[in-house]
Amino acid sequence: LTKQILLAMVAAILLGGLAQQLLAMPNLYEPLRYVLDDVLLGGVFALAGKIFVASLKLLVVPLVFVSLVCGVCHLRDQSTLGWLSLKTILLYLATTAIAITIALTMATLVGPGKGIDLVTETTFSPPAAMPLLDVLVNIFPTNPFKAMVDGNMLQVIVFALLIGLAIGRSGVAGERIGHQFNDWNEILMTLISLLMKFAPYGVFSLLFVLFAKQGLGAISDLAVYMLTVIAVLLIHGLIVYPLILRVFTGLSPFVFLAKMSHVQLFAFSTASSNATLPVTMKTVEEGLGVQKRVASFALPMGATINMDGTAIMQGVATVFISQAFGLELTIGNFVMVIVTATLASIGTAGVPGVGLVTLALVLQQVGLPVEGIALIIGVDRLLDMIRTAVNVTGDAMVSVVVARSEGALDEACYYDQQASS
Ligand code: DAS
Repeated sequence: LTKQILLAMVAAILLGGLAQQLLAMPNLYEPLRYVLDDVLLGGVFALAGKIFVASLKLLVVPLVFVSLVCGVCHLRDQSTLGWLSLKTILLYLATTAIAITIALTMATLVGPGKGIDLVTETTFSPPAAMPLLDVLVNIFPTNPFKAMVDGNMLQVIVFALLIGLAIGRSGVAGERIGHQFNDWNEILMTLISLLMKFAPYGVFSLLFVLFAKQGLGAISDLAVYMLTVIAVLLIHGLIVYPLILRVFTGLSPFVFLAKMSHVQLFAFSTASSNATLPVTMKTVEEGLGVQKRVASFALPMGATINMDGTAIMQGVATVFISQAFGLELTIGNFVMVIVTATLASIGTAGVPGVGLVTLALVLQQVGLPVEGIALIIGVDRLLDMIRTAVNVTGDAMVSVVVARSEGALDEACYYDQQASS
């Protein structure tokens, strides 16, 4: 599958670039322009791309709900759920804080925004209070079905945890329902495999349209900003994660990265952790040997609250924008950025572009001009794709570490090259 997706990506970049050149020709044969721009790019491939991502998203709520209920109601000793979730959440927050700290340090050293002297009428005002309590209160669903309809993943997760706990304590009735949830989980996993057969086509459609529209030219004028973000993403994804994996589990990071490669390509193409979640879960459970009782909790939680890649973009963007406007950030501002970006990532779902939305929140928090986002919005799509691949890698890495510490990792499966991932 990885080879097919890679092939689709290369084809999309080449043909997208060609399409962009053709469309840029002023004297292009009009019917050809119409076919290329309206029929293909605006029609067929745009539609195919949207349907592909939508088809994955339709899986997210049922999959998260069913797999979490399955995971929790089969916990051997349900008291471990408390410790399991605490360990998972703490690890997620720790990796996010590390990510943004590296980002702020690197951005301060490189100075991507220096020399772009922009003027703003926004005065550099002191930070407003972050509604911390709101984030925590909002996690509990008042209406679980509304939470599912709205795709409010944290509320869906809390509801599934409660149902799973209740099933585990309901004797024969719970047994019956528990088996039904297992059957539903099998069906959803099969549905993922079916949908994955369309992945190369969906990936091609998404990227062909992207590169035909944006082309590679849009990228040059923000090169330093982008290279800084990409450099930190690579450091975090290829050095920090493997180090944590090696130190905490002794497992081979190379096997981990090799098995996660097609998941990363999926995340890159869809720019959505949520849309990639079904693939992440299948790979972590069946490819890396993480038991369901850990994966079914840690991965949906991670796709929602753990966005290290996003935090990295936000750290670099904050420094870039402050430098572009000639506003110096204090250490206090940096701490506020770290806290806000880490917490902001908790409330955001893993969908394309959500990082920009929470960036506005971070900029407001430190009093920087939010209009600075306009500087980077043009190239954010490509960075979104790369950072989403880092986001899902972090989710999987923490799941492996937590599973290993719970004795819930099948090492033979982890090292089995054939294990379907
Ligand atoms: N695309 C988001 C995700 O799915 C990340 C982001 O927007 O920064 O993880």
